Amino acid sequence: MSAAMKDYWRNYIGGKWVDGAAGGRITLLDPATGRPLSEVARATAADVDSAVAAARRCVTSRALIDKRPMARGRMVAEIGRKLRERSEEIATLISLDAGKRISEARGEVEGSAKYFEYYGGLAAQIEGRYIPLGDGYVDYVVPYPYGVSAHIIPWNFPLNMIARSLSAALAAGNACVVKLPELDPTAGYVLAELAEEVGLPEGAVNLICGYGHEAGAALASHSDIDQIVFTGSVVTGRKVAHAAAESLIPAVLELGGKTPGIVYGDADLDNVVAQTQAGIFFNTGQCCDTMSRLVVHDSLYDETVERLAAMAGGLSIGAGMEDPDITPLISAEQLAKVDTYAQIGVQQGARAVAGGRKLDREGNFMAPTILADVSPEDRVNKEEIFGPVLSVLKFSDPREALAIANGTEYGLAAVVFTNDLDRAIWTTERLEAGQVHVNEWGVGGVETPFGGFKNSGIGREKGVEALASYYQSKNVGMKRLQSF
Ligand code: TXE
Repeated sequence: MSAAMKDYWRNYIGGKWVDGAAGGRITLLDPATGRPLSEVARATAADVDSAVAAARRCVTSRALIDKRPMARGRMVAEIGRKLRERSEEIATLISLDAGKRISEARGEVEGSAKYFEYYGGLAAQIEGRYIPLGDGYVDYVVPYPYGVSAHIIPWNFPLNMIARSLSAALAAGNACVVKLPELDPTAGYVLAELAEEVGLPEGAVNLICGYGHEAGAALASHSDIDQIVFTGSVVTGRKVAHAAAESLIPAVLELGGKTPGIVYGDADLDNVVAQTQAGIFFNTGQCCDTMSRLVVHDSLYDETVERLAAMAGGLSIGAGMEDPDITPLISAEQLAKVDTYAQIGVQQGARAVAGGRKLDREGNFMAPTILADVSPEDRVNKEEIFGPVLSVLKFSDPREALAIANGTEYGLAAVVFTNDLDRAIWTTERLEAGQVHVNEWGVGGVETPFGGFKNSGIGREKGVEALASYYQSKNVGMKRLQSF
């Protein structure tokens, strides 16, 4: 076991490392073996209360809001630099508890560092405006942080998802309570050390780990939070949205997806195969924008299916630290869900041309699976699977492809493969998705806004757009009473 992985991790509340108030612990399991890996303090409602109170004290003290935005931003950006310095140690933690391949875990640390640098740099660019009312009035609008910002984090990118919202919330001047994912929280704890090292005030960053129905629900429904950010399933997103509505606070929700890739007859097939490998198998299919469906023109269909089957059949499989193409899924539960979906696909008429079942070995391993001849009404074309299972469908008319692509409750991302400019423009105009990409899956960076149409969510993460979620406006009006 790596030295980076401790036996036991505590919550970080108000600048102190503390056990769970109820004394409980959560055992983390190694996704590659199912065996115990480490333990973390189990936060319950009482710990949520303490964390929110610590954040509130930070807000009331004005320690963050009164800082010069340049100085606050420098601290946030500095966290990014420090993440890079400790990249190997943190990537190892992610690889061990999330089961992620080590090269992707290194990429996750790098991506997280960029969020802190990007939003740190933007802190001083959050500006207000002056409104000329005349008649001796002085009127201006100032951006004002919400106060206590709550963050509920999923397990698929356990560091990156924290970095994405925490960096923007801090840059805008909020004190934060972060509920870490109960399956793989260890990399997240490092952020507490870094927040201290860069000099952020006590209570600006609080990290707690607990079960969703306990700590997550208690945080979402807490009466003293001012704003909430959630990434996860539609089912849980609805619960968080209900709780936010009850408290009358804004919520940013980034939920599931069913990203289609439309392959036109003129597409470069080598590129389609390479992009599909990345789109469906990156993080072993556990991304909100995983390209889980390929909608292929009938002129290319047979060749595409054949090449995808060969690609999937040649992938290496193993534990994250071995850096294979395919790693274990996060939990036995997720494996059961993904395996069941693959079987449902076949029962509804699909042809498994690669994989199709979980692997007969210890750990949460699913075979990389390609389901051909999927029909638009099949469940594997409609529902989020969140694993290495690709559905391939056939079309002949562009409108048919569009109907299939848009025919789910989701609208997170979509990809178009073509070299024909008119087709690309026509299709991108009509796709119902927050992110539409041409000839490459997952174009973008911390600078590009990200979020969903339809049931894929509300609001945007990343880019300058996301900053607007972390402050409200205060309009100040003054009247001059005398003339001189
Ligand atoms: O998600 P949950 P789960 C999808 C994916 C996956 C499915 C289930 O399809 O198979 O969701 O995964 C916390 N109040 N995505 O069960 O429940 C929980 O502790 C407040 C897509 O893991 O949404 C965790 O921190 N919080 C997604 C976080 O919510 C609650 C990434 C996400 O868990 C809560 C993850 C409650 N009542 C799963 N219940 C994406 N968009 O990338 C749970 N949580």
